[in-house]
Amino acid sequence: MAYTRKDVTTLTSGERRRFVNALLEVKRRGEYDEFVRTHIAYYTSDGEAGLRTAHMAPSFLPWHRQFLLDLERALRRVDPSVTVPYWDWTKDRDATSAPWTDDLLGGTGRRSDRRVTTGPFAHSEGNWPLRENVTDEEFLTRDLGRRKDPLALPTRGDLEEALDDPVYDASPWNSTSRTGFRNRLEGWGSGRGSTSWRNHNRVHRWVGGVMVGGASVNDPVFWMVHAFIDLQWTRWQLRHPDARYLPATPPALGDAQHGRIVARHQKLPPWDVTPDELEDVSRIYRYA
Ligand code: CU1
Ligand code: CU1
Repeated sequence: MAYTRKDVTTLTSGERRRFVNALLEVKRRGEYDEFVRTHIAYYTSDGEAGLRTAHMAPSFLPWHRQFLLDLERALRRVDPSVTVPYWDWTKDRDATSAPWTDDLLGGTGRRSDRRVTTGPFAHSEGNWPLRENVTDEEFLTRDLGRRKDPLALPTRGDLEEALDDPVYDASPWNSTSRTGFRNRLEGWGSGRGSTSWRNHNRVHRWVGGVMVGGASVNDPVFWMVHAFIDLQWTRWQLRHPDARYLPATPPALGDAQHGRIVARHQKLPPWDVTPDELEDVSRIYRYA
């Protein structure tokens, strides 16, 4: 039986407690930091040589889908009733309501150093030391909405623009792809600074702190953000029933993207799975 991923605002107090406790236990077991390490290791951008799998590439969606499945399995080994909830930022746009409450993720960071001081992941609670980071900070940081230079969360309209694109992805298959559902959703826009951050990228920036950069997995909101992103892939498939993951075949020898991206039937490192095999997960989970 497929299990259900729910909107985080609909979780009961018991469901919230079990989700938080499972995360803390996965962290205590040392498994959580493996996820942070993997995400840092696969944070390859356009400017670097080699295969890009997690970001700035067509496999942005299947890579994070498999990554979420792995985390969810770790959580369900602790408590089989737990699934990863999603945060719908087009509807829940308030920095003090779910998921930013004391019974879920805690709130924004303090002014001086952005350190999160409320909720179960606050450094003072002792359960969430950052061991894998791209800075020396050992505490969770956030700056919801960016106090100094305010930024708005993306809107329903921004999401619709991505969902309306009937093509999965387009050449040159990177952060400069101007069309295609994948980059419209991943959110590398044209221009500089805040106007260029769309959808997924803009949400990372809005949360701030560790969510900006390769160590973003250190903030448990990462999973809720990516569950909502993952849900958009399912919605896009329903809207465009004949559309598939692209490219269907690898770029030819001599193409600048040859060996740099994963085609539909190629293995998606670090897993032994292809984008093709991840397009339909309805037997594993569904969204409520
Ligand atoms: Cu990522
Ligand atoms: Cu992300």
